[in-house]
Amino acid sequence: MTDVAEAARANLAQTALPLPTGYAKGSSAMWRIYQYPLCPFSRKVRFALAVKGVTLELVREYPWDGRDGFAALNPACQTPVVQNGSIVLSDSATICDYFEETIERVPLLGAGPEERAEARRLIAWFDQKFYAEVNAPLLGERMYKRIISRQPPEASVVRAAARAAEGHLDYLDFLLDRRRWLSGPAFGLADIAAAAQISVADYLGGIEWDGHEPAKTWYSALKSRPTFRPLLGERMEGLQPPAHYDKLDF
Ligand SMILES: N[C@@H](CCC(=O)N[C@@H](CS)C(=O)NCC(=O)O)C(=O)O
Repeated sequence: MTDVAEAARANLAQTALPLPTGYAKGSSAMWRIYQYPLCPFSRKVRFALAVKGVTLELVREYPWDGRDGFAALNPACQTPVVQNGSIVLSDSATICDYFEETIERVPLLGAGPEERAEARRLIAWFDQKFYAEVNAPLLGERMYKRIISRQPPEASVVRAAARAAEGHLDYLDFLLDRRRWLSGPAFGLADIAAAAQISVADYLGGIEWDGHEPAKTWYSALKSRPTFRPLLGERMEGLQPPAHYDKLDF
């Protein structure tokens, strides 16, 4: 058995999990989210739940710390995890599905089966393809190496991620020339998943907005939403975003 699986087993046997640093005792929020500011999947869940009107208590969790109490909640040791008493949910798609099923007002997946299939396709696009090609390398080079392993970034990896981001912005422009929102006529989870990933890449200096007017107009509208704005006010210690990052006019 791996160390993580062993830690998970040992901790599952406990009735009271150890509280991580930063957890406020006595908070009235019912749902808690374990996350850190530059986790795009946590941003997706936080944005979606804000739209659905769910209040979240934030718990700072760095997955690379490998904290035993966190491995007990999610043996994959990945953020985000949301918890409400004995209900513990992990994997951002699973979490969003859960709230889509349990909070019917403000549906975020679209009207019929075709609209929902298109929304899911684009959510997977941003969660998997954009993350693998843009954010995983940028987080590795510009966040992890800078604040954890204290190494210089590999310029060729950063350049390849920026090139990939350019291709994704072209695709956004293509979609937004044909549709009001990314997956169809209504704002929904595809927009949320895309904005979450793009905002992290933008924080890490990986987005060049010039020449992408449709994508820029779409993102500017999202930036002004009270459900998304608070995320843009948060900072990762030791790592500042570019000046345009939280500006509505960029
Ligand atoms: N499929 C997962 C991916 C979550 C994920 O990759 N989270 C990253 C942080 S942004 C993580 O915890 N990485 C640590 C690891 O994979 O060991 C989701 O959608 O929630």
